[in-house]
Amino acid sequence: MPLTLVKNDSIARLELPGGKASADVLLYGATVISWKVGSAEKLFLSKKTPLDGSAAIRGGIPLVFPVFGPASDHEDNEGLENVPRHGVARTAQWQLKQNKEVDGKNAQGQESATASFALSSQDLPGIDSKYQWPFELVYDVTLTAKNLTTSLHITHSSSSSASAPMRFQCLCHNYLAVPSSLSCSVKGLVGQCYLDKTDGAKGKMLSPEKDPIILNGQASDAVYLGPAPDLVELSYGSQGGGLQLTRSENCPQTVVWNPAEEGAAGMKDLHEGGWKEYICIEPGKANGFEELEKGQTFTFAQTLTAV
Ligand code: TA6
Repeated sequence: MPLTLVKNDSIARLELPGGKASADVLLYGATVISWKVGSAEKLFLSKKTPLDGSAAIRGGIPLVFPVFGPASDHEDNEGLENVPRHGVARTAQWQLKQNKEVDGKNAQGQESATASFALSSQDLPGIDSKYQWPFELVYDVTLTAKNLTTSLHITHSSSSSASAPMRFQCLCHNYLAVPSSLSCSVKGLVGQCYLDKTDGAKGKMLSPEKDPIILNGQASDAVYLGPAPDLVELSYGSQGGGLQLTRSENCPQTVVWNPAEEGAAGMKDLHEGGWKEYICIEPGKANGFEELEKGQTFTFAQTLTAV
């Protein structure tokens, strides 16, 4: 079977035959906490993050919905003022829906395994005081030999005729494992305007001289505004290899984040030196809000490919 439940049913594990690839998804937050191609781990997970559902996961792929960052970062946050930082999805207990690909092959005949997870606002006590719109989320995580695809389906599920469009943001907060965050490089965002959150959210542009992005030990907290790039490439540096990121066009922003040594010092759930082991490259809708009519579904997908 490509899908099993492990660790007291708290983790859904997807595996391809012969140890070609695997992924572990914690039902808490539907957080992908491991993605391996062969035996090589592609995601970072802090050794100090609790996995017991007491706090958002520091690593893997936390799902951000319905607000990116603190709501106070967004001037146009009407209806979202009381939503906690990075939203409610990453700290909710999701349900495992089904293993869709029981025969282990996708439409292209590739070996593949998919697990689907669901979260309903009805299952979140007290959500009404934070977020007024009822929603249903379905999250599909699909593994093939070299790819991990995540698809988030967001449905505005109100049955009230008076219901206003649902306002939200969404993002995959990918913590990508790297040999060194100082020397890895990120390509694909040149020419884009970005908000530099390390410099008072000033608007800047990524000039050709600064491309590819190499952090060299400097903090980065940048919201690249779009349009959605066809491809973002992460290169590991001298040892070769890396990852490619593609996504659906409806999620045009890309956040590039690493706290560097100074920022990491204040993060209790990050192990010593952990900041050197990852770079976050986060596609999503993170600037301005999507507005979804009741009964409608918005789907946001990304694919990470090991190269
Ligand atoms: O996506 C970047 C960011 O918003 C940063 O500003 C940084 O603080 C990070 O997310 C982590 O947020 P968290 O709430 O998980 O500590």
